[in-house]
Amino acid sequence: MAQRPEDERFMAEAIRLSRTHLGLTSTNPSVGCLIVRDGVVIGRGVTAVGGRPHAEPQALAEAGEAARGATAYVTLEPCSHYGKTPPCAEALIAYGVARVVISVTDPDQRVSGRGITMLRNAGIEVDTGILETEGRRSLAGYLMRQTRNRPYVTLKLAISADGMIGKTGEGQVRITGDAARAEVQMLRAESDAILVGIGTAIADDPELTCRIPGLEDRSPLRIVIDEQLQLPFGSKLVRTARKYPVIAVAAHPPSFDDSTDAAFLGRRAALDAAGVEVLQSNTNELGGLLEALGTRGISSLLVEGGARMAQRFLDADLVDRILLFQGPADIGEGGIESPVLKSNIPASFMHIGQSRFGDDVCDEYERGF
Ligand code: AOF
Ligand code: ZN
Repeated sequence: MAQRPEDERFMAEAIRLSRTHLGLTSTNPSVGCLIVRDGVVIGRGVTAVGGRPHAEPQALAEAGEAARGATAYVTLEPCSHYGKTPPCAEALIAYGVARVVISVTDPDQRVSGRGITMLRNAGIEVDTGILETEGRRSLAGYLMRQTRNRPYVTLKLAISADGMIGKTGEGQVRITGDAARAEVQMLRAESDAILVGIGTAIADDPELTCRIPGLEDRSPLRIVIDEQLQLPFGSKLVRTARKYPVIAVAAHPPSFDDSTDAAFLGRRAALDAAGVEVLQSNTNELGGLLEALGTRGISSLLVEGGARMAQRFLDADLVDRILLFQGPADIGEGGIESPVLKSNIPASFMHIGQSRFGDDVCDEYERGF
């Protein structure tokens, strides 16, 4: 049982395929599967929208009879449990696949090595750990939620050449160009939820949806940390709340005593009537909020603003990945300094890549888990 030269190439393709349904399969992971015979891909599958069917039965159905003797490439260990669908390991056995190549083993208690054992017991050759770093990255949200019951947190910041994220009193300032902005919209589509602080919600009046034509329905759950419920009723967030859900996270007593505050109760009722869900949480303890989100099935969270919120997540040690977009122009006088610059990325993060979007550059940093 040894890795073959073509394994990484096909696994990379399976991972790429899995990414097409990121943000659409929660609480299931988005898994990719290829069936390959004599170097030719004869079946492909990705976990369906909503989480089922799983990737493997779809890829096998496409390959049909030709799957006999073929190799299956799967980004996650095939499942061994009877859930809403029969085990994928059983389907691979039934179709007569000769070899299964896996990137990441499944931490789900119901699977956790049993899928691999089932395959091996049926005489199938199994190799694991192929492109594991990349595979784990594609499954980061799922793995984080399974192992720590909280979403994987990506902090996205756009800074000017002189390290500013905006200008005091000016609302949204254009820092990056269209290509970088489109990339951010794609990140929103891939995330289960997006979060900003009330300062940003008031100053920028953002919509936080995905506006790429055709992908509008992939807009994430929008969350505002709004201790005292100051979210303006005329804001884009409130006005679009019936179409794309919004949660306002209000402080929980005793840090804010809402029970006696009639004005607070009035705002809560009005937001509720506008379709905004009000969640009361101890906002001084973001870890608790993330666990509540994990329990609701949120496996990936994009933190988009602003400087204070970014700092709070960093201070709480709750950031897993940083995406630092940098534009070519200075903001200068009146600029709001970014809490994160290339020169002061926390030591626990590794630089894993750089991409260009027009005149802008995006550096990516991650922390292992
Ligand atoms: C696979 N292929 O494409 C996916 C898998 O609720 P269920 O029955 O759908 O099971 C969910 C579990 O199935 C999930 O926690 C993970 O272990 C596995 N997801 N497995 O073989 C797939 N999405
Ligand atoms: Zn399965």
